[in-house]
Amino acid sequence: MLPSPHPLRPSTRRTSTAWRAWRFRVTLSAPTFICLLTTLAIASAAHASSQVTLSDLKSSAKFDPDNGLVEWKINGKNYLKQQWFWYRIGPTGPEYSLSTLPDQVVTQPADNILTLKYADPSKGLKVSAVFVLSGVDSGIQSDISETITIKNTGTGSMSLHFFQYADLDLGESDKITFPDGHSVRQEASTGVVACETVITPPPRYREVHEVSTTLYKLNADGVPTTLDNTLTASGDVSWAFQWDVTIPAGGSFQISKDKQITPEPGALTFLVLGGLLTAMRRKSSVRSV
Ligand SMILES: [Ca+2]
Repeated sequence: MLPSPHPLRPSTRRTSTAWRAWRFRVTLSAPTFICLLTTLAIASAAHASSQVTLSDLKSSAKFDPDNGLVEWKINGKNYLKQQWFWYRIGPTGPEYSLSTLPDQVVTQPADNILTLKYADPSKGLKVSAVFVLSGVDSGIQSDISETITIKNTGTGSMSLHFFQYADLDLGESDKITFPDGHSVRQEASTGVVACETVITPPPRYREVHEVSTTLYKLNADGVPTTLDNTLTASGDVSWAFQWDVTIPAGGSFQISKDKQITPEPGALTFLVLGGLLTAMRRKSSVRSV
């Protein structure tokens, strides 16, 4: 009995053109398809490009994959120009923005939550971060908590220098101080205060300067930077933290911190007293009617 012909193979009576087309389809079907899938997978993990807006009650925050957090609004007023991270591996070379890492996945699991997964496998560096925005339904009050996990996916230990830069604008002229090794405080004559507390671990270095100074060190000076521990400044100022850590192969390092914008305590007391006085006036006017 003769074997049955291949179900997909063109009959030998068909033209040679049909035969070549069949062979082309078979050649494409396996490795090329896998290659296409790989290309699509790489594309989906590649550089994130669109902005994400978080919201909770009267607060919102905007994240830009190239510049980090670029807006923090309460009741429609923006208090933040930029907050983002830079890194350097080893003692030499410049710092790099986290945005330069080639693999980026940005997700928003809830209206007020942002998660980032950035990585450069060639450097053995993988960074994940979770931002949670918490607002209130009235008044100037908002909170952003951040947990950043940095993993060494390489085969040797990693000497990592990690930087956070923050430029908030609370008023025309702001004053920044570092009350202790864990926290920074920014205030303005507008009666608004911004505080960040590093829950763990404390940064090794910090500094405050006019806005362009620290950003130039991190973005453009081309040399390794160590923050200079300048602890107070006023005007159009920004601040930064620096963590220095050695991460073993396969190990990780986690930073947990919380940032708040609130009325300064004096202003809060004034507002409460003002509210009480108004209530007392209303009560006495009701009695006198
Ligand atoms: Ca530098």
